[in-house]
Amino acid sequence: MARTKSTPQKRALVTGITGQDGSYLAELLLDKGYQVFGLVRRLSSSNHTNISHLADRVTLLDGDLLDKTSLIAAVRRAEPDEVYNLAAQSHVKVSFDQPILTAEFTGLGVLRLLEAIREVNPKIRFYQASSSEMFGQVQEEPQTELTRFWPRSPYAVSKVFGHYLTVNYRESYGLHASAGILFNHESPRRGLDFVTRKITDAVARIHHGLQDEVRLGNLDARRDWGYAGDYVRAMWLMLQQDEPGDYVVATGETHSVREFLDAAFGVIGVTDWTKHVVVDPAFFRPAEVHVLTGDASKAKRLLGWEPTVTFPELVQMMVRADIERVELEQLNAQNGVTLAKLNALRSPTAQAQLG
Ligand code: NAP
Ligand code: F7E
Repeated sequence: MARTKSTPQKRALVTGITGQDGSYLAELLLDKGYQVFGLVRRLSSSNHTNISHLADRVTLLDGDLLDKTSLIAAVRRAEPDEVYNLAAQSHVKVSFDQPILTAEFTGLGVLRLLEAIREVNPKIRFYQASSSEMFGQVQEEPQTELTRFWPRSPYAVSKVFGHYLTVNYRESYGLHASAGILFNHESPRRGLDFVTRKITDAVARIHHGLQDEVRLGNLDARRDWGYAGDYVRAMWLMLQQDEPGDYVVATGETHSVREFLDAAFGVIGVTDWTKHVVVDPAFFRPAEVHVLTGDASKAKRLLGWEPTVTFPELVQMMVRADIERVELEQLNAQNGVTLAKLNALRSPTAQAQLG
């Protein structure tokens, strides 16, 4: 979309742009002609792998969900039409070990950002990354926007807090604030400590003879797994509606971790994966969410949203991407060794020794 007087280029600020969803959302917004700003927290060594291919197309602004002053500065600087709040401590098991930090990032962080928006420009449209984890100990099957929440972890409780604040700021101050209750969504960019990517990475390493086993927790947990690229489209659609709202985004299909293992090992032709999988109590959670299945009828009806990637396609995509990545890493490591040897041979001492 070219910038003209009648249709000015839209501007979006994405928190969590370095994460899985942030990177796909940034791609989608750039494709739609947006000027994209990403909030990043300063780390001693940067972790921007997911967005390295977008480096010259997005503007990164320093900020942290813990620091309201930095959020106000980022919102002022970006002058966004839309803010997508994707940043969070997003790992459920980690939230049991770091509950206070999780509440600060994942819960209070939402409030700080909503306050920053209210202070700078209440006309900004806001997206909150709510989660199916809020349903926890599920009260009905499948789960809809009206299903009662029963969160089972500090992460989920923090998400419920952020969710209700989003609703409250919509009702109290008339903000165009929407919440996507997204069920699990995965991709080759998923963090390596989530179960799907942990499995596909292990399958790739087993395929290349680099490891023999993977240690996992509860294999009977069931999740409604979709593709992240599909889910960021739903986020954008929510902010294009005249009225804000809450939407479940899901495939409607549920699969166990065992079924994921069947499909992933199937890609490399292994039918009996039991000799490669060790069940380790270290990966169990103090309270488990046993099964989740979403009903995305509202998103389909009002947003015209549909998932495009099936469960077997998703698993294949992830395993194939990891096989390719592991192969490249090995080649790089070998080339690195060769290069190091070459450099050593070129060193003055080696030259002198060679005569
Ligand atoms: P992710 O890969 O873990 O990314 C999280 C992002 O948050 C990273 O960019 C991280 O930055 C950033 N972040 C963490 N703490 C921050 C802080 N204090 N200040 C600023 N940035 C911070 O998560 P994701 O899978 O893309 O998920 C995106 C959002 O959707 C999250 O809020 C998650 O809880 C929610 N969600 C995810 C799913 C799912 O299945 N993926 C489902 C429902 C809801 P660093 O690179 O610096 O760590
Ligand atoms: O676990 C079981 C585990 O960590 C899925 C986040 O994006 O989605 C994600 O949360 C299931 C659980 O995702 C291992 O016990 C077995 O039942 O991949 P996960 P999650 O907890 O569902 C929701 C919607 C979010 O909002 C979150 O941000 O798999 N499981 N063995 C394991 N899980 C992990 N991580 N590691 C294992 O070894």
